[in-house]
Parts: sequence; C-alpha cells; structure tokens
Amino acid sequence: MSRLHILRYPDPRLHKIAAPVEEVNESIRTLIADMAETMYAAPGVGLAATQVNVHKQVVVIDASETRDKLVTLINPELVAATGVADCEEGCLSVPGIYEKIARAEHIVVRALGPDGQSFTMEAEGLVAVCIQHEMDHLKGLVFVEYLSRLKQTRIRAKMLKQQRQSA
Ligand code: GNR
Ligand code: NI
Repeated sequence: MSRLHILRYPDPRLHKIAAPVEEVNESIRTLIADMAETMYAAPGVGLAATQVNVHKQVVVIDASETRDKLVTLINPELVAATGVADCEEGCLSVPGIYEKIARAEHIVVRALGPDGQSFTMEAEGLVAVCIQHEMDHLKGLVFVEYLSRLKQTRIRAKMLKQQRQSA
C-alpha cells in the first residue's frame, strides 16, 4: 500500500469530472487500499479519488470512532435524499477551513463495493454529509463553492499564501 498526495484547493484538477469505473479489477482494489491508507493517515473521514488526482468514481469513508469501518463506494448514485441539516464541514483539500453547509439529512445511496457487487445503503448524520461531500468531489465540486463569492475569494487567497510559505 502507498500513501497518495492530496491535491490542495484551488488546484484546477479538483474540478475534473470523474468517469464511472467500467470494471472493478485489481487496479481499482489497489487504488482503494491506497486511498484508505491516505485517508487514515491524514486523518480524514472520507476521501474521493479526485483528491488524489485519479478521475474515477471511487470514494472511501470511515466515520467510525474506532477507524475500522471502511466503506467503499464505486459509481455511487443518490437514490433518495430527504430533509435538510447544517453541518460544519472540512476538507483535506482545503486544510484549516471549516464552514457550515446545508445538506440532505437522510440519504439512500446505491454503489458497487470493492467486490464489484451492487449494494444500497441508508445514511444520516456525519456519514450522510460525508457521502454527499465525496460525491461532490467526483463532480469536480469542492465544498467551499457553496459559500459566498467573498468567502471563496478569502479562502483561495489564504490557501495560496499557505502554499507559497510551505514551498
Ligand atoms: O475529513 C473530513 N471530514 C469531514 C467533516 C465534515 C464533513 C465532511 C468531511 S469530509 C473530510 C475529508 C475530505 O476532504 N473528504 O473529501
Ligand atoms: Ni473533501
């Protein structure tokens, strides 16, 4: 397994649209293992392939406290979304920024697992927020894009300054 580099906002590659996975094979399972290692090391609650510059519809999530409940979603589709809830979100691609975003409270998602089998899962709370956040990454959308223009401009400037200082 290897740890992958996570792209930082405002990298334009975070806006690429991920393609569906055509076949769940060994190379996809290697990607999943590397993404899980990267997510746990960060540490983060989720990671989308887009964030590691792989533009395929693959997401890993673990919202458990024990960090031993990995969920892999390949080609995820939202089947249902109800209610609205505000949750403070963060993103490994936008370190240090936390903002409240309105999301569906309860969702049903269908996806393929690492074995290529289709499954449906229901989620609420942090897992539901995280799934929606990761599915946005696959569409090239970063959570800060839900914020006002002014906030986006400030966040972009802060990230660019951080990147200059660490370079
Ligand atoms: O680690 C993460 N925490 C988090 C907290 C609230 C809402 C969403 C998230 S996802 C984030 C990891 C990440 O950037 N995934 O794309
Ligand atoms: Ni993110």
